[in-house]
This record gives sequence, structure tokens and C-alpha cells, in this order.
Amino acid sequence: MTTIELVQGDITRQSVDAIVNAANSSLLGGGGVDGAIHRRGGPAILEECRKLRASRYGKGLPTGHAVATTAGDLDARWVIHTVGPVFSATEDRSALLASCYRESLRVADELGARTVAFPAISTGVYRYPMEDAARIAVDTVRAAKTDIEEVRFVLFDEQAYEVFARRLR
Ligand code: AR6
Repeated sequence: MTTIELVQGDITRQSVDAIVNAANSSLLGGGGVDGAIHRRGGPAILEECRKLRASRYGKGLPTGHAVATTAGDLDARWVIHTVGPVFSATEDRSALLASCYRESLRVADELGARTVAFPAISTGVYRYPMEDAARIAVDTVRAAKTDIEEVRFVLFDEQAYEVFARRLR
């Protein structure tokens, strides 16, 4: 049984086995959660990301996939980088967003993580509507076959927290 927790706050302040990063395909950093994770986690994370680009992901990490690195100075063992879809009003990309959650949990299981923190992937720069994103996030985690004991959704602001809370109820 996986317990789902909701927290309003900064994901870089969480103490968990794995922190999920809403990255982009380059794996080389950006704004939003990605910027915050690299800033607080320090250069060891980017160093490993560069190695992944040079080895397994020469063309970048595809949307909906996930890969782990060290968590550097964060209070976690790993950062799991996943690439959410950019929202489209004309194309349904929900399967790609669901894949981010499923793949991140699969990677977390492989690592032996027991607790995982997720941000609301794709809901910032990638403009996914919070209602849709919350439904996909909660439903995908609930349906996942995983040994993870606790999944913590960390929502940056009160409005996002409320949307996730409604979906969980
Ligand atoms: N802790 C928790 N949530 C946060 C934090 C934080 N420290 N900072 C922002 N959020 P975004 P995306 C929320 O834009 O939409 C980057 O440049 C934020 O309010 O970080 O998947 C990447 O490099 C929003 O609800 O990720 C990519 O290029 C959510 O996290 C691109 O942005 C996601 O916002 C990815 O866009």
C-alpha cells in the first residue's frame, strides 16, 4: 500500500529518498523546480546529467521518460529527472504526463527508494492546467504497481495544493 501525502512548500526542502525533477530533454537545467533543484543540490547533479547526455541520452531524455542522478546536497539520495509534455490545446498529451509519474516510480523502485516527492509536473513553464495535471498525477500514482511506501506531492502554492486536495478526496 502506497500512502499519498500532500504538502504545500518547496520540494528542495523535503527529506525523502527521491525527489522528482520536472526537467527538460536537455537535462542541463532550466527555471522553475529544475532551477531550484540544481541551485540547492549543487554542481554534482549537473555533472551526472552531463555524463548521461554523453552516454545514454545523446539526443536528450524523451518526454515521458525518467532517469536518476545523485541528489547532491539535497536531503535525499536521488533526484529522478523526468520530462513532462508541453500542454497543447489541440492534442491530448495526458498519456505522456501519466508516463512521467509511472516511469519515475519505476526508476524509484529500481533504486530501492521507499519515499518519493513529486512536484506538479508540466504545470509551470509547460502550462498544463492544474485540474488536469492533478487528476493525471493522483490517478496514475493510485493505479501504479509499486513498492514505494509514501508518495508526497509537493505543491508550491495554496491554489495548487487545493486542487490536488480536491482530487485526493
Ligand atoms: N518546489 C515545488 N514546486 C515548485 C517549485 C519548488 N521549489 N518551484 C516551482 N514549482 P515548472 P514544467 C512548481 O515550470 O511546467 C523548467 O525550466 C510550479 O509552481 O518548474 O514541467 C525545465 O527546465 C509549477 O506548479 O516545470 C523545463 O524547461 C510546477 O512546479 C520546464 O521548466 C512545475 O513548474 C518544465 O516545465
